[in-house]
Amino acid sequence: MTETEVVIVGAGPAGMLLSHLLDAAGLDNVVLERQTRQYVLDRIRAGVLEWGTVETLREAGLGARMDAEGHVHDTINIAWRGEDVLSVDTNELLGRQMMAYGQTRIQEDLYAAADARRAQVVFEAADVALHDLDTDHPSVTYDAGGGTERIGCAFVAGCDGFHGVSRLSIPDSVRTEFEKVYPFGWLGILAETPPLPILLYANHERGFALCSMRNPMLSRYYVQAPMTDSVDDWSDDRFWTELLARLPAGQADRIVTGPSIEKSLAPLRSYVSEPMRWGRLFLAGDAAHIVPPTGAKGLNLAVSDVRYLARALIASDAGDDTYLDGYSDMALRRVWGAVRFSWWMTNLLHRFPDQTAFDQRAQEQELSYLASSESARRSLAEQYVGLPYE
Ligand code: RFL
Ligand code: PHB
Repeated sequence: MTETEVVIVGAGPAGMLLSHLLDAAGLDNVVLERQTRQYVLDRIRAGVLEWGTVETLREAGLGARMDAEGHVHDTINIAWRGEDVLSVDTNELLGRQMMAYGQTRIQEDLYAAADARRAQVVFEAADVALHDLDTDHPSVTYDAGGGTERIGCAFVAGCDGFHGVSRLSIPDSVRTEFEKVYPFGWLGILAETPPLPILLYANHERGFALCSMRNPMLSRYYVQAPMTDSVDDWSDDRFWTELLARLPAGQADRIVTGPSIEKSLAPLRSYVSEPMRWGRLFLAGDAAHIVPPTGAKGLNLAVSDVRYLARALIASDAGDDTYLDGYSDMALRRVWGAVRFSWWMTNLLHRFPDQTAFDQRAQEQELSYLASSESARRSLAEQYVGLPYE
């Protein structure tokens, strides 16, 4: 059996950022990842960073490529009734911006930094299991092809996403789950075409649509689609026709279409598991909570959890457990802020299968209110750019 300070389960953005911050403070850690490195790098996910995330990455020394290649957004744009585009200028309202920089790139930056510091990351670790979490010396077992290995540690960080083992290692009697599943998904494509220069959300009678970007020659678009559809039902032609039909003519005319290089259908769900700590296990990121992508919050929450958790583990190593004991409550305050906001954005912008005439009018009124009230726009803006850290 080997020994380390912290075993981190999962080498996604949460796990790798935690490893980075702990190594910088001299806290020994080992990361165990079920997939191959390439598999993790190939997952196309988030694209918009809160400014707090940008600053966290910069402070960690991970900002160089982001600052060189990321695209700064000043506005969140919402189209509805076919023509109106409501532009919420977060820079004008709050002096804060957002950064378009793909999760794929962040993951590459984190792995490059891990290589440079010779971090201990085990890929293709099968059958990861957590033991003795309610004692002061837990351990983690796994099989990386050479039989079962065991690592003893002081703490386990569960950064293994929604389908991981960490959350399920907390006894049912201790956990409370809160969940909402939405009756549709997002069909997303990547295309090597110049993107719209703005982030544009659309509420349309045919369903929601979103125009986003990765870089000057890589566009990311989504349309709301039933989860009963499969990716094979969506030829590129069908996708582009549907996207353009959901955008105002003035914006649709500016879209450059082309062959897709990736296409996927993702479900929309809100989910929180409380508490985020049990004994010596601490959950961070999607392992503890899921938000629908409408508010662009999932990756940002993973980063804020890790920011809190790294500070707590480093303080504990120096003899102060205050942050460690407060971790779950502090993280959950921010999580619920993002969960509520993402749920609200989802309700504002999608067409629900059972939407009544009343629901429809209420949704339109909410959009009109945003258009007419600076207070309403300011509220949207401050939540979208991200509330301050504690
Ligand atoms: P991840 O990224 O899922 O990483 C968890 C890692 O743990 C591994 N793992 C295991 N390892 C060992 N043993 C086991 N038993 C394991 N089980 C799992 C997995 O292989 C994986 O490598 O979670 P993490 O690190 O918490 O990061 C969370 C983010 O990935 C996620 O919240 C975002 O991608 C969500 N999201 C967005 N977030 C934003 O902030 N802004 C956005 O614009 C945004 N857009 C999106 C999104 C997510 C999307 N999809 C597909 C879910 C758009 C989409 C379409
Ligand atoms: C993305 O660029 O993938 C993206 C942008 C905004 C969202 C969700 C995803 O709300």
